[in-house]
Amino acid sequence: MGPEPGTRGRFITLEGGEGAGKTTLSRALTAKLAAEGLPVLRTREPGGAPGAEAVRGLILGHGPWDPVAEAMLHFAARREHVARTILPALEAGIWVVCDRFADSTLAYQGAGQGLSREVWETLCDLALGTLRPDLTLVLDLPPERGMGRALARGDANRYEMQGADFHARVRAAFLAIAAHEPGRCAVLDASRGPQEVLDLSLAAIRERLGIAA
Ligand code: Z5A
Repeated sequence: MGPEPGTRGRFITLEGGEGAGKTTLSRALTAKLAAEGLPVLRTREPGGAPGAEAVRGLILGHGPWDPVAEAMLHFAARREHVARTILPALEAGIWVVCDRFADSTLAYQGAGQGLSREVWETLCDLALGTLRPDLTLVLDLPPERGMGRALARGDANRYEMQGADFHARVRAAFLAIAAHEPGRCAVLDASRGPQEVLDLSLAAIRERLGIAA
């Protein structure tokens, strides 16, 4: 079943710390929405478009960066991602499920690395125009549990190598973002198993976006 002509897709972002289960949920959620007959695209940040994937390599493969430079790299990648992948999909009536988005920059470069909220807002205005997620699912998990899951994979990146205090600030920042914008954000208990987390996300989508998934 295709989208109604002229119906814009909905934009859902998944946020949270390392190992919270965003990738796992994005796969299951996309499959579930597709099974319900919705056209849906799964994407991720940093990345999601050819140029943005190249910038991902710069961000994760180099550094440490100055926090403003690092935020600008994330927003340069995001602008490419929005222009080439997200907006065309939404305009074609396709739902977009995105693993991380602008809230990650506020949490990691802001709370984690000291970038000011004003600079973040300026970069949002420049890179995103009026685009904001319709719904953000914040997967909340004590950082030590998330790190345990992520490190078990044995491929830690330089964010994962940061200390416990950094990860505690990042977690608190995501919860503060959700408290600041309760209409856009739903906090999910990511300590539950994968099926339960999927069920929680579907309940939030039903309640907030009014679809019968
Ligand atoms: N970053 C930034 O600083 N600023 C920005 O603006 C943006 C990003 C956009 C991208 O790394 C890094 O970029 C990220 C922030 C920074 N920092 N780090 N690290 P990435 O894309 O490589 O990593 P990630 O986004 O943090 O994802 P992750 O570490 O892969 O975690 P995840 O996607 O949330 O989790 P997962 O891969 O779904 O699951 C991890 C493991 O746990 C895996 O073995 C699963 O099978 C297991 N799992 C998943 N869900 C569950 C549940 N519910 N129960 C039990 N076990 C589970």
